[in-house]
Amino acid sequence: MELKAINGDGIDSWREVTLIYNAALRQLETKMEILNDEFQHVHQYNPIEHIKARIKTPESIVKKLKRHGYESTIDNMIKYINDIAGIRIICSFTSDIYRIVDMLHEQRDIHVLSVKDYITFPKASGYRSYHMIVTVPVYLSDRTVDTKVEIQIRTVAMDFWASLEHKIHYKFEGDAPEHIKDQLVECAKMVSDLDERMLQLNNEILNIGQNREEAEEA
Ligand code: 0O2
Repeated sequence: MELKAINGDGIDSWREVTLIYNAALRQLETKMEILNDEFQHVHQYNPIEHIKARIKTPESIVKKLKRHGYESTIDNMIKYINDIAGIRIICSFTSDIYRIVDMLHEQRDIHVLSVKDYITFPKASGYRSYHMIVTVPVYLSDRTVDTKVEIQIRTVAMDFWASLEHKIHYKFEGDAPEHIKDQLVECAKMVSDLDERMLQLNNEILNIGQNREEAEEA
């Protein structure tokens, strides 16, 4: 594995590149924590269960560049690989996902480049998740670098399914036996039903709480 350093956009080394992507991830993570804290303060409720962040390994970047037919250069990875910096936001309920998406759109310094809503339109495999590619400004001593970050937002149940499916995908190198694929599709349906029922249950509980409060105030 080798990434050739070629001067581009003022970024000329892998170390500098990872520094910038790491900074973008930290900034986004802090932003999400602040939004979660504010939400807790206003609504006494946390939409975010937890956050995972990672920088893609050089091996994985080179593999992806090769898959798309590009030479392994620093320039190409910055230009063509959207998920060098990735953040995964895990929520309890599907409604929280769209709440977070709205909050991200409201952030003035975050620029949304693209979205893929695999919740409204799940993949044939059963995969469900909300993906966004955004840019975050990273302020260096002499310049600002708008840095791409991939955001994946999903429920705990969707995450559970995706982790197992990912493991199976790698184990069988993308060619899992049909009966396993069928079972995964079936499990995805169960996950979707579970998410919906848990959301309904939560809404019911919230309504009961609200009615009690109103009755006490009256
Ligand atoms: P890895 O090994 O997880 O990093 P793009 O990144 O936009 O150039 P793509 O595939 O068009 O490429 O983007 P998409 O559909 O938004 O998927 C991006 C990432 O979502 C994938 O990264 C996976 O991490 C995850 N993902 C997408 N589809 C599936 C799926 O069917 N199952 C699971 N478990 N995860 C999925 P990579 O780089 O493909 O893989």
